[in-house]
Amino acid sequence: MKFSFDEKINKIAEKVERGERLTFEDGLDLFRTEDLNALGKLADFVRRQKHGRVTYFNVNRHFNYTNICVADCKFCGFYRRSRQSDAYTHTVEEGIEIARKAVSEGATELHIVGGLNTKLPFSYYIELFSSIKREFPKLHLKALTMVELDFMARFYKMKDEDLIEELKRAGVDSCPGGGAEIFAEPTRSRICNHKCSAERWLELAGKCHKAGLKTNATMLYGHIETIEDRVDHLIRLREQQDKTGGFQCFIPLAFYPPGTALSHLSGPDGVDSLKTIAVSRLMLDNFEHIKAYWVMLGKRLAQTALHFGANDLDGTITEGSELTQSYSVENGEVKMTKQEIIKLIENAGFEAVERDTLYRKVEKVTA
Ligand code: V47
Repeated sequence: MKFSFDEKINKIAEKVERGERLTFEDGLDLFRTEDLNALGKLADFVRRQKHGRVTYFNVNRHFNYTNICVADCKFCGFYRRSRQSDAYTHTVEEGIEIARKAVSEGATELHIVGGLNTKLPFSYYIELFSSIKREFPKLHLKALTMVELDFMARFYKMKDEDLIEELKRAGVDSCPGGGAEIFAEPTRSRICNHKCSAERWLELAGKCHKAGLKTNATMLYGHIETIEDRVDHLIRLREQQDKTGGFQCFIPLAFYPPGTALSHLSGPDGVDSLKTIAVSRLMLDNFEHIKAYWVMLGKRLAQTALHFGANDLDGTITEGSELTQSYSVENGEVKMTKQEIIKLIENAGFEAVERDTLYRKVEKVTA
């Protein structure tokens, strides 16, 4: 029996078996195929070569310090203008209390991101990170996207390198992958005209890597982008990874339209999401980890994605994150217990491993 009824997939499968790098055209052919099973099998082959049956998760919590934002992104249902009644900025003390709760629930990571808020002084960030770090030195602070770093460098008139050093000194341990959206123009300008460019996002990621900070990378899909835009995005990340090597993990983010300026769109369907996970695994040959982010995929599809190249389900993300709530497909639910995640992974036929942010195994895994 042939591997696939799609001859183009058979050719790509031979390349994958030989360990050859896939081209832009290959990426398009992978997205265009109707043989979802063959695509999944190919991505699963690569995933098992890298990780066997191991599937990672972590115990974490998200903290969004402010929802006030000047960026005005069309896909975002989280941000508010400062005059709106539900605009907020958390105090440093509130940040410490959220961190305390996270630690008491066994979290090893606090994921800290927020809006581009022109009312905040630079000292707010330094106090926030250093106070949390002083109180909870073992809690990993995965904080600030490249878009926030770009905003801070411009707004506080700092050199990128100095900014990164000061943040590191205050307690930032690594950076999340948000803000990448879609790199290709004109799509990027259409959905997030006031965000930094693709080149700037990649430049800052490279500078973080050089300063010893690991970062993640994301891609927002299922809105107005084309498959050419998606493949271009993956190849640009692959090229940056070749240069600076500090990306830990890639996370395709499924667009959730309700509450956004693009609410007339329907978002990606299940097949599209599985294809996107699988193509990411195959194109990003220099990324170790592909995360199926259950909050946006839904628990069931995220579980299925483990058979399409994903080897990480992200975290337990207990309540308290307004951003996460704004795009959760699980009826605004953003909580999964450790037992529930372990069960999802095991029922899919994989071995659940609790990791810290740097993908080190956390000992004492108990369901
Ligand atoms: O940059 C915003 C996306 C990102 C919507 O690094 C939306 O481990 C779907 O980057 N529908 C922030 N997506 C979240 C993020 C992330 C999440 C989990 C783990 C990690 C990590 C990073 O969320 C934004 C944007 O791309 N987003 N609004 C929406 N309506």
